[in-house]
Amino acid sequence: MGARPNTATRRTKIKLAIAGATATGLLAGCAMMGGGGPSAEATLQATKGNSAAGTVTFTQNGDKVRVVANITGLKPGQEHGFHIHDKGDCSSGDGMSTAGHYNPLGKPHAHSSTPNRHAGDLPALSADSYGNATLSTELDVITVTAGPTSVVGRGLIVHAQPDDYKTQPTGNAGARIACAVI
Ligand SMILES: [Cu+2]
Ligand SMILES: [Zn+2]
Repeated sequence: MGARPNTATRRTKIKLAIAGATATGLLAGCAMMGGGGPSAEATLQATKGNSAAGTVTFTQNGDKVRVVANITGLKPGQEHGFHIHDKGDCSSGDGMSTAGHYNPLGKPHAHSSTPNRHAGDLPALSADSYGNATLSTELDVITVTAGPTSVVGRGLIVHAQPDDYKTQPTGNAGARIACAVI
C-alpha cells in the first residue's frame, strides 16, 4: 500500500499558516469558541486495517483543559487506552510515528486522576455496544495555550486494548488503531 497523504498534518499546517497571517497568531491552531478559551481540534483517522475514527476538542478553561471526544469504530463494550503522544506525525500509517506518550515533565505512566503522570495520559474511552464512545472530562497538567505542556501540534492515539495504568511507559494498551495531530 502506498503512502497515504496525511490530511491531519496538512490541516495543522494550514491552521498554522492562517494563525501566522493574523495579528492574533500567538495561539496556533486555536479558535475562540463561545464562552470558552482557546481550543484545538484533532480528527482521528483509522490506522491501517482498523476502523476507529472521530473528533476530539481541547478547550482551555482557566488553568484546566476540557477534553470532549466522539469516537466510532471501536470494539463494542471494551475500554480503549487513549493518550496524547509526543510527535504530531501519523505518517507511518500504524501510529508508531507519534512515538511515546507526551511526557514533557519526566513523569511515570499513570491514571489521569493523579498529577504524577505523563501529561499525555488521558481517561480511557469506553465503547458502547455499537463501538461508539463519548468522553467529556476536564484535565490539569496540559494546556492549549502556549507553554511547556501545550498539546497543540502533538499526536493523539486510540489503542486496541485497555490501559493497565501500570506498565511503563505504555500502559500495555496494544496496537494503535486511530491517529491524529492536535
Ligand atoms: Cu498511547
Ligand atoms: Zn502514559
